[in-house]
Amino acid sequence: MTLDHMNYIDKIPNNVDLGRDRVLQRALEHWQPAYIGWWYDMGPAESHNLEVYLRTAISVDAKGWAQFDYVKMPDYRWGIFLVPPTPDRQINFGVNKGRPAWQEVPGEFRSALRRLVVTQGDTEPASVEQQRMLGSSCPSLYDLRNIFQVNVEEGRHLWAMVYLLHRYFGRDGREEAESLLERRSGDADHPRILGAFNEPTPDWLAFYMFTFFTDRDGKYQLCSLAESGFDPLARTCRFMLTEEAHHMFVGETGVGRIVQRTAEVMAEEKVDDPDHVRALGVIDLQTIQRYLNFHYSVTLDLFGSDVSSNAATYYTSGLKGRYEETRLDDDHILSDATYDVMEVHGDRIVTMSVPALTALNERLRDDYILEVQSGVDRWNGAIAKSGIPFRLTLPHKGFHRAIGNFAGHSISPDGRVMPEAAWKNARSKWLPGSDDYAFVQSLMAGRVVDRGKFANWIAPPRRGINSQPVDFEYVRFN
Ligand code: BYC
Repeated sequence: MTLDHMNYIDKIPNNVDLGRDRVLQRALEHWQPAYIGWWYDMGPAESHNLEVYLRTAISVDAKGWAQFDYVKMPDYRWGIFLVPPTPDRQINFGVNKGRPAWQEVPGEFRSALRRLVVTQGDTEPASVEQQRMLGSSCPSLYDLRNIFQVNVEEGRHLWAMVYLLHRYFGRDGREEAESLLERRSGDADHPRILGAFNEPTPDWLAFYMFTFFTDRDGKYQLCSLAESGFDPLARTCRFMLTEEAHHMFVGETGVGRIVQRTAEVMAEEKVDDPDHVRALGVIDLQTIQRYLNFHYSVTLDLFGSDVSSNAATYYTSGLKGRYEETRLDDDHILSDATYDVMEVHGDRIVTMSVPALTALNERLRDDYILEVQSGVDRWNGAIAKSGIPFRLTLPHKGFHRAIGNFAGHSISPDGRVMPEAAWKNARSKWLPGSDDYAFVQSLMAGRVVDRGKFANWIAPPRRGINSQPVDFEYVRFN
């Protein structure tokens, strides 16, 4: 090993004893330069010389997990962290319940586990790729810093999954780690694994919707994996969740600030016609509703089929639990339990009771929907405060779905089964179309980077990052 290499290994913050782990060092020796190459090619465009006020995790304790300073992003210290082990931790669900948690990959579950790690890992670089062009249309330095923070942490979450692949899955793990840098969001030949991660994120409204809806799928999936009987996966995901909270904050407050600005302008100017609202340089609430419908429905698909034998196997084996598994009061085996799922019968949606083990994707989706609804309620609070009689709503669970029981059916946002042609005719009322995208992008034609200034279409945040003022120089252009 060269001296340079030693220095570089020393620079990777970690709590996995990387300095002594020769196998891991050797794997990273190949992967890390490829990762940096990927970051230069597919990370945030034209960002490499910027100095960004970022938080970096240098340890997992209260002081170390969020160290703020100016960083050039290619020099960001992507670290490898697991929360500290819980002594004598057991597997908490499934047929192995009560046995000691696995510290190495159990042979019989090797390919299922690898699949879960790879699917999780694949979403992280995908989201960075989806967002790479947005810096050139940012509404403020504050927002620019936030998107970069999200991007570097998604990069770190990729590292987290690559650590597991390198450390626990040998040669096929190393090959999977390389493939994670080779697939590309939206690429016809080498797409990312899950649907939503191949959709474009063309503007900042889409970015905030994505971080509100899709990052929250991340939260629920990570919570389920943090229950895993495979202890290194559980501990890795638990730490990722500390960072994920900020991403959802960026999404919820981002959409909230757009909604607030629109509602304020509508109230001040006493307009409610969407064309008039647009003429005032803000995004009409109807367009916001269409974006919401899109991002919500493609994210619901990410939970997988309503009835899934994969999900049952993951659970029974002890690999992937339910949301807050250990707080649930039941047998954690679920062999006799049932759960309600919806099915389309002719022109009706009916509720069917199925074995709970097979319905775990649906159950997680339902947990997710509850939390999403409370965020939408908070946005509606801002509209109501301005006295505007409009409410954003979540469309029916079956609307615009491509995975599961509703796939192939034409369901309206209010939950009616429709003839396909009628649904297609109404599509532009419900989902953003090229006009909407063109309008939103026209508002974001240039970037706003003067300190303390914000684009007209978004309200300033209530407070800055890490107790800094809102007009802080969050990004230095030099
Ligand atoms: N698109 O039984 P099924 C995040 C496939 S987000 C395309 O229905 P299963 C983040 C499925 O792979 C969280 N394909 O589903 C957010 C399977 O394929 P094969 C990511 C899909 O397996 C923002 C087939 O359909 N983490 O972290 O029970 C920014 C039938 O599968 C989709 C995870 O997802 C889809 N939407 O569950 C950054 C956790 N859905 O076997 C990051 C790990 C299903 O026929 N993944 N398929 O080839 C899992 O737990 C499961 O793989 C899923 C699917 C929940 C995704």
